[in-house]
Amino acid sequence: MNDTTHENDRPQAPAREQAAEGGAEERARSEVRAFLLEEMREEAVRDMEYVTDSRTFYEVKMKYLGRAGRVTALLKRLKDVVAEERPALGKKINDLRVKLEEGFAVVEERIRRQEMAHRLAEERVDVTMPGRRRRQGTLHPVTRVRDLLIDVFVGMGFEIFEGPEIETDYYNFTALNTPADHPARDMQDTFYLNDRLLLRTQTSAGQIRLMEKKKPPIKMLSPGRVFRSDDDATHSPMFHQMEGLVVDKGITLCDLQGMLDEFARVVFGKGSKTRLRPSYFPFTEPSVEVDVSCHACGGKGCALCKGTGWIEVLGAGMVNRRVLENCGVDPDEYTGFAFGMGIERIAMLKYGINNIKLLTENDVRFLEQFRD
Ligand code: 2NM
Repeated sequence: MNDTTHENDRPQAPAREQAAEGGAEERARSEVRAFLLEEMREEAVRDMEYVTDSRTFYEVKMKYLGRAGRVTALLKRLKDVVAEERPALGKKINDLRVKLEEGFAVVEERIRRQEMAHRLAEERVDVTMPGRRRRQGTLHPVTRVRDLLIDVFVGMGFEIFEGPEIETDYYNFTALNTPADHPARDMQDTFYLNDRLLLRTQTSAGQIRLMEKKKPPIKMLSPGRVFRSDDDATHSPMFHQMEGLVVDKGITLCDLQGMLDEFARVVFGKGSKTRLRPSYFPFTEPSVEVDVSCHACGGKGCALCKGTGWIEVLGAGMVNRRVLENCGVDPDEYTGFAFGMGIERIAMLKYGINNIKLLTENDVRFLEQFRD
């Protein structure tokens, strides 16, 4: 682009000496001036045609009409022109200024439309496009089953009590009538922290703590993590347990079975039945293993129940009188039942999960299948 100062821009220098030659000279000079003004106008029009954006528009406009612009420069030099020529020349320069202003107004409107059209194209938003979906998480199957079990038992009047995960061998074993030479106490099954402290192998350790403090009637549910040195497709070194304990006057095994029937129907479906088989636990006498009729085949026998029609879901029994004594509860006055189940096991049976590791891998493709 041309410089703002230009050789041709200058009104012809006032040369009074030369004016002596009279009218002819003056006329020639004014023709030159008219010619130069017209040339500047044409140049400005050409410049305008090349304006493509508001920044160059501003630069070009300033080149002619700015404070230091060429037209402004002409007006400033007017005072140097001979007095009689000034009005006519002043009018010509002013006409040029007005013409250029009109021209620039047109260019400005063109640029404005151009830039608006450009922005509209650039910033176009398709409002009919579907939004980006946020992936919604799901509750873990262990959480779901735990919550379901809590609902069932709280609905029957159980209170929730959670004990510590680090226990003493007294609460985890001794108080529960598990003698020092019992295999469950073996280093191979229990994670010992030192001679006295260990990671609890069952939540009943906490139930003992509560039974020591609270007088019957007791109706408590203890959900929580337990730890055993065990590791295969159906056993994990950490799993979740849910143990229940009811102690009051006149509690019998019938109360246990009635309550378990309700539990089985809620967890495995309305048609579910339960059966008790004799078993052994140091902390209960008698002890039972509880089976639920197979929800996959309805009891006819299938792969899940290995053709028996029944699935073992939990262990239970009448609280051993030695355990009640250990907690300061008189076994001649009070009786109680207790039960314990693995939440992972219930979840695996309910949802048909064949490997316990799936519950800790947190593979989204697995977890996503547990939507409401
Ligand atoms: C089981 C099986 C049988 C049990 C016993 C107690 C307590 F604290 F009363 F002694 N709580 N839970 C119990 C009884 C747990 O789990 C398979």
